Amino acid sequence: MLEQPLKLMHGELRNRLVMGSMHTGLEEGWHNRKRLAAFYEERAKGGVGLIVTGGYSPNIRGKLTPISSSFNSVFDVVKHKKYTQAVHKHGGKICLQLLHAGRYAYHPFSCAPSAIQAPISPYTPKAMSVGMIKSTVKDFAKSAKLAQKAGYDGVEIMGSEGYLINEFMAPHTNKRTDEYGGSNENRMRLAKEIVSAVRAAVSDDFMIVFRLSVMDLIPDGSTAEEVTAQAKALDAAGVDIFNTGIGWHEARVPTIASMVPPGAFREASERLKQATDKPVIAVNRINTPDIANSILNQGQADMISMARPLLADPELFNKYAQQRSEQINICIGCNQGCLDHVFKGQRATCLVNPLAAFELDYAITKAAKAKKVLVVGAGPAGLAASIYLRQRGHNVTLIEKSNDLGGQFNLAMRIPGKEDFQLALKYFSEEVVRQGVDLQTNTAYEPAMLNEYDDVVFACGVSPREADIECADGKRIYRYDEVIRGDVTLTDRIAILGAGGIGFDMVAFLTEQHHQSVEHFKAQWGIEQPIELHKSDRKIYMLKRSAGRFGKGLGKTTGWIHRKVAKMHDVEQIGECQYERFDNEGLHIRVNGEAKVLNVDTVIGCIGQTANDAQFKQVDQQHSAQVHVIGGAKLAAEIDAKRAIKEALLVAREI
Ligand code: MDE
Ligand code: SF4
Repeated sequence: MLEQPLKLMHGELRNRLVMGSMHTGLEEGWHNRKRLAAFYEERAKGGVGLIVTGGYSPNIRGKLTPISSSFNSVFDVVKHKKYTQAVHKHGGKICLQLLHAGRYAYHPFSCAPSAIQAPISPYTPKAMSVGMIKSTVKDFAKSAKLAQKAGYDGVEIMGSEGYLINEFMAPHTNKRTDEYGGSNENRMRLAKEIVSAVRAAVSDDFMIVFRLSVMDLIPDGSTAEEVTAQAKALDAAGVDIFNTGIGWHEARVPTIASMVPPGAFREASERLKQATDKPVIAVNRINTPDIANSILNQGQADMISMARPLLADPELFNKYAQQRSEQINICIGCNQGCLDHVFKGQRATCLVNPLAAFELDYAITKAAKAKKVLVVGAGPAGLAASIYLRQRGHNVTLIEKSNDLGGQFNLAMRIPGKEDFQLALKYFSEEVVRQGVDLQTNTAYEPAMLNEYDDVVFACGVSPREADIECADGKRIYRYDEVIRGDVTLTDRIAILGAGGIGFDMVAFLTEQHHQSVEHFKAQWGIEQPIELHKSDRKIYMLKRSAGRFGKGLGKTTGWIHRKVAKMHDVEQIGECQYERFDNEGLHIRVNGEAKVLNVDTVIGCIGQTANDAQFKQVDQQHSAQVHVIGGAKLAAEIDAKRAIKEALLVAREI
């Protein structure tokens, strides 16, 4: 069970929950150190047993970007003491992650075992000489020694995700003919030398966690037998704890996105556990204590790493330990606030918790005066605003004209691979009640209400845009919400208008399975077995009016998955087209001036939304209330729950 302490060779961890390494964007520079300390402190206070920092390079070449963080000087020691003290104050432990980016470094000084460019980097790395390898080993040892001086309880050596050490391990990137290439023994030499050098540089009670890539998910990765041999050798070299690594960044297999069934990679940790007696950490899409405990109870791992779930809720462990698990704000695996930000060089945060990594910027404090506040609309923006307003001490009434809470969340959770939105909706709906919001469903807004409140927040959301296309023969173009709600009988020849996020969600809705099993997921993505395509029988066209690549506006770390799913189901994509008419013959379009008829009998519009702002716009000045508008009602263009919930937080801080 998560709450059980874990005895180590030297010392003990207070429980089995590890906060996995996350680069937040606060690591760089001196100016953000208070923010990063607050970020860690919040999570240590929330009960997590062990925190692993974001990745710090031991030297310049290993930095992820030219401005990324490294850890190799006494200045770093001074700076990092703030982090270690913040965690120790609350009884937690903290390890510094040492990450040499290898060929994933986004600068021209990158280096790797061989000079082979990564598909996701514009730079070709320099092949490392033996001298460079030896000095890199020394750099790791020096950083670890300094980490101990800074008060860290250990280091995590990043040996997975396709970074330098992993590149040495895999024949895919290691074409060397010297003692660091060729056999598995040679390819793992760098990893072993680093672990031995670190072990020699630090005291016995200083933890060495090694994140070993158990499945690379790329061609010519290490085999399962080779990984077992690597684990045994690293164990002997001085590793105290093994963390599981799954998939390189360039792997075109989803490993942590929402469509990965929770706990999908637990067997990888189990395999690692069979190779070593040292404690093993399980990772990837473990977002509830129940999944964590089922992995621990089945003996598949000794500890559980949650990274994004601790962005979503820093108090996760304490809520669980106090039997309040239903109060956990669940990570839905969307990557929108966290990984998508990090890979774009922005500060990480969280869609369901915009306070994450902004603890000092957006702290919620009690308002000087408790006000009477009306929130109109119980979609994500209205629900979140009500919660934050209550936390500020205001008296909040939330009205919703329908019987259902959740707005667009209600649609999102019906998309295969987005089922966890249901958990988010459950959390927000219940939290509103727990916080004591006066919730009134089936209650429409009346202008007279303006006189009863100090402040009114309009969070009325959006409505799907209706397609303005000529229809004949009794045909009609359906809106996406009708289809997702199940109000439409679907046929087998379908055209989707629009190729934004909702267009791609519609592809998944029409082709993919709901609540996909782990077995099916692995077969679909060719994990440990030849790919077994589940192909939809439907003929689907996806159309857009603009030029350019399909899905280019999708999330950086998930867009390729959506594009791949469309390809798997042979979705035919036609860009730069004009929609002319829909009748019994099909959908009449014009592409590059040429008229075409697509033989379809259903057409679904995924062509954006319009703001539900009529009530807000009709507000006159004959009242004393302060009026605010947030979310889609404020601006429908490119609205998503991330912006809606963040605006809810900001408006609550203003009132
Ligand atoms: P893209 O647009 O996806 O691809 C660029 C082009 O390359 C092609 N491509 C490939 N071709 C052949 N074979 C391949 N394997 C392959 N891969 C890509 C693409 O088709 C495309 O060509 P085009 O279609 O345009 O012709 O790439 P991008 O550069 O925009 O994005 C790259 C990403 C890194 C975002 C990416 O690929 C990502 O989506 N991969 C999955 C990442 C993931 O989910 N990883 C698992 C968890 S993360 C983790 O464990 C550790 C992360 C370290 C982070 S943060 C945590 C630690 O501190 C470090 C943060 C780095 C800050 C800079
Ligand atoms: Fe999880 Fe999405 Fe928040 Fe990232 S942004 S931590 S994936 S809920």
